[in-house]
Amino acid sequence: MKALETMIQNMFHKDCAACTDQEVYEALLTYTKEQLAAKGYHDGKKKIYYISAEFLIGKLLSNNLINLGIYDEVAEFLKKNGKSLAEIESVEPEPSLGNGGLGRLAACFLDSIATLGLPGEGIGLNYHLGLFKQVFEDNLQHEVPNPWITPDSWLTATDVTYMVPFRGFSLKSTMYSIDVAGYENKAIHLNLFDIDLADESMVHDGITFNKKDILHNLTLFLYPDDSDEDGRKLRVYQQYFMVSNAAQLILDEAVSKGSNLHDLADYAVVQINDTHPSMIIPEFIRLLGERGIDFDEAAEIVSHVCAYTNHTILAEALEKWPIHYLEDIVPQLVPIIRKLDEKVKAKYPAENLAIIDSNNLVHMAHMDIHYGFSINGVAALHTEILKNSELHQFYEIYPEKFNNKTNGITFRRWLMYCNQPLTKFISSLIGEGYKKDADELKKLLAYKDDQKVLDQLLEIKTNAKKICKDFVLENTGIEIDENSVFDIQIKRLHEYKRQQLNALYIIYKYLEIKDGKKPERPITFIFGAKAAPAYYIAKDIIHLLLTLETLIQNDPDVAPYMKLVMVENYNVSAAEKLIPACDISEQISLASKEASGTGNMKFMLNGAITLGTMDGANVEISDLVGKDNIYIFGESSDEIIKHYEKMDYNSRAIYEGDADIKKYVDFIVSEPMLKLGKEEHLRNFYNELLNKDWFMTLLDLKDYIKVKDQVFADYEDRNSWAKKMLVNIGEAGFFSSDRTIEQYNKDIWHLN
Ligand code: T68
Repeated sequence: MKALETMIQNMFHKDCAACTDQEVYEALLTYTKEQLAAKGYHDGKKKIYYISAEFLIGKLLSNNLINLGIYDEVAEFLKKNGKSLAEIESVEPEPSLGNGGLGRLAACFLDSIATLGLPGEGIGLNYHLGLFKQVFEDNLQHEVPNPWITPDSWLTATDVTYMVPFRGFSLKSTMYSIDVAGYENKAIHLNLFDIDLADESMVHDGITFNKKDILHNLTLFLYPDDSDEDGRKLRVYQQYFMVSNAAQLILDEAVSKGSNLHDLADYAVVQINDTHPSMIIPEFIRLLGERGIDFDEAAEIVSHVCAYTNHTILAEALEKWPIHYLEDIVPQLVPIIRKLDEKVKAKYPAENLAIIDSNNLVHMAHMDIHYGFSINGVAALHTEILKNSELHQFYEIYPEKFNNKTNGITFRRWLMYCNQPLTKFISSLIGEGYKKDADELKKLLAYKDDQKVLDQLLEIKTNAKKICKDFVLENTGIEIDENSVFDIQIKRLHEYKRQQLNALYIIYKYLEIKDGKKPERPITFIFGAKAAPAYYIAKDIIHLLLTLETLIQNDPDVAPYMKLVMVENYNVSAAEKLIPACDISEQISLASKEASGTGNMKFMLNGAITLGTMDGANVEISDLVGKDNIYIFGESSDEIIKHYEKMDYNSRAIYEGDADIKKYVDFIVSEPMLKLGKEEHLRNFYNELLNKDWFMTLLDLKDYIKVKDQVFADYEDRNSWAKKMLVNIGEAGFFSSDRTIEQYNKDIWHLN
């Protein structure tokens, strides 16, 4: 640590002990950046370019220290100087360059690409304001800007710059770079493109700004509100800016390594993360045309370079752009897309295979499937649904292109960093090998009947809950009990994820306690969720949860037995504090709708037991741990898909046919709720549930209540619960993103 000491002296002309946390942070940032650069970067002839509109990287300092192998040393050095690494970390602003799972997955993948030593990089946009900061006022969500770029940040400006042509003007880009360290390995780059004229001062009144002023707003926000046309067009501007820069960079790099561009596929493979980067296909063809390659060959070249990952079957999330948007914004791509579409139509005339449909909508996913060489889903069930229903018409013509890559998470952040006591304990039992080969976690299973090990596991969990309790108190002002059961649902607020189902259980429990039926042990229900600013029903659900929080907190009959806390501004840092403390992991999406989920994996790895539907990766968790170590409820995805096909779901009939369900639902607009909450929002949601309930909350409610009550009963057998925890941790190795990336490389990328 001599070098760090000297750096602090040189920067601030005083000892570490005399520095502020801000100063120590700045010195550590500089020191870490230098260490990363000194280790060097992975390189090779062929490179994977992971292109994504989102990289939800979270804070980087500790993660980098861990991957560089100097975390303990630095923590020790700081401690000797009267500082705490945890407090210094709190100085770091969190880059929230993603909405949720898709962006976080991209971040985990970069960590694993670097760790496995693959030549690769991430390409995205340098949003000045990440996902909005969520503030609760009057039990409602408000959005405020969330800047993260400070003079001392992880970004390094490079001299890479391109011109990106739009109708009527061109924009000059600058590429910024963030180093992503591999675990005990070299680093790779996350390259984020920006415009030079981005003007943060145009943001006012929450997160509103002039959506038409593209010259100044292009990279201001992650996914600007797309509830109006200007917002949607700005999204097209952003997407084209991202992919044009990416394509220019990729071609330049290939040429500099000796490619004649006809052989581009020997130098580059592009993973298109959902459809946001899909315009890279016509953009490549345009640029190859400028460099003398004819259309048909260019289309053929691109078809060997691009692979597409699908993350959703939700129709509203499958992008379709009106062709006139593209004519208004990127007219140079339109003849190319039309030609690609004509080629498809000549061979496959069916309307549901077209790139441009009869309403003149451009189906981005269809373009990816026809002109990419691989299409993957993100969990086994999801890929089956793609093949058998959502994309069946494509599977029939291109069966060889379809493959599954079940998601994963980086164990460096989601175990070694966020749960250090558990990490140390695991290492003491099975050695350190699992840090590089996650399958070794299986060795833990040998301790299933070791009383001492089980007791220690429970003790580690209780300690994690104590730490979490402080975080929750600071965040919400509510004091929770570390001896209560922690039941946690943290994820984006969406009707398909069904936070409302959990809310109805809480109402049921509240009414039971009011009736004198006390739970065996107090329960703490914890939520964390942001709702998209224009997603009104999601915001109504947040209002329902916050109103319930107040109701319970104010009710002396109930408060001693249960608490509901909704963490404000849920983000990666909050997840790192909540996940180690969780007992019950709520994964209760409507079967078939959650493509994979990755929170479910993080919880399992930290010894929480899943309460979930047979959806996404829950299915694989269930296969791995066995039915004694997971709690499953609800209708199967096959049944749900049938309901949608037959359109026979009727929530009002369920409500009217079941007095209990009626009681819980009516409680939403009952007198005590209306007294505390806003009638408009509560009633809106109540009506939605009765008249539509698109994600079939009431269908699964009774089964959910039954199974969840069983979970709480089983929790009381502490010994058998500890065994379940051990099995979950021991079987979590499959969900390491190192495994996922190895599979991408073996089946799709073919690097090294
Ligand atoms: C998520 N998708 C899936 N989308 O919902 C989740 N979408 O099941 C899966 O585990 C995860 O991807 C990783 O594969 C998203 O997070 C988005 O965030 C998104 C953002 C903008 C537009 C559409």
